[in-house]
Amino acid sequence: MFTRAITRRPSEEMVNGITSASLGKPDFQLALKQHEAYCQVLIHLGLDVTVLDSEPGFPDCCFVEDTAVVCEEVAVVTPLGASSRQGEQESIEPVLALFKPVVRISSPAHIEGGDVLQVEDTFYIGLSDRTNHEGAVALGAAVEPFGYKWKEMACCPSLHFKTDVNFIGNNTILVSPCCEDMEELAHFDRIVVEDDEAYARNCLLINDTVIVPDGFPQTLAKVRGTGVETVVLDVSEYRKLDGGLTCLSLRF
Ligand code: CIR
Repeated sequence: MFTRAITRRPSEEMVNGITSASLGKPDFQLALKQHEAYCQVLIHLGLDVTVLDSEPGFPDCCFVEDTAVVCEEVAVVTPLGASSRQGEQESIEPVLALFKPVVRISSPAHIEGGDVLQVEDTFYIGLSDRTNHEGAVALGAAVEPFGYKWKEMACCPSLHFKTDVNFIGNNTILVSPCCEDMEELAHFDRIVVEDDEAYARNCLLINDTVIVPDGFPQTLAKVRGTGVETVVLDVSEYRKLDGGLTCLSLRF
């Protein structure tokens, strides 16, 4: 069960965030409203939410998920893979230290939290342009003492592993067609989300509820078809920066 989350408001600098999307610049005022709505949903779902101020000089700082990997026993603070984001983790560490013992990973290891999917006692760590083998090994070493297993996963040509694969409870994952047949995922019930709704592969499970991005009716129907509770949230301005629902918080 998650009881807490950390989020970080965007700043006007978000218009300079990294993106591969062709959806235009985010509208900062709308992004702020969407961020507030996101935090309210987490609160409504029972989480105690710490909302940090944005950090000058870091246009992508609202994507706080990428700065750490947090489990019940420990918070692993990670050097990010994107050069313009290196340093974002420095101000997250003391906040995490209020709640968890912190392990700090150092370069040349790089990890972004968007590449790490924890399902029960296993961490699936995607190797991407942002997360390297050294990072996966360092994260594995940090969590193994607590009985966790970890697996290195190939990434499809996507930003992060969780761009393609997300757990929605009841042994079920949302997957892209290119990850559907991964051996390491064969024990899950797999719901394939086709490319026309690719963004909706990044749904967010908070305890017994799945948050689904607004505007993806096929995926919403498939998620609802599993019997799980759903909440629909509009995060259009974050999509313009390749950011999905999971990216906007650290949960633990
Ligand atoms: C980036 O490219 O780093 C940001 N514009 C988006 C980060 C999204 N984070 C995530 O999926 N965990």
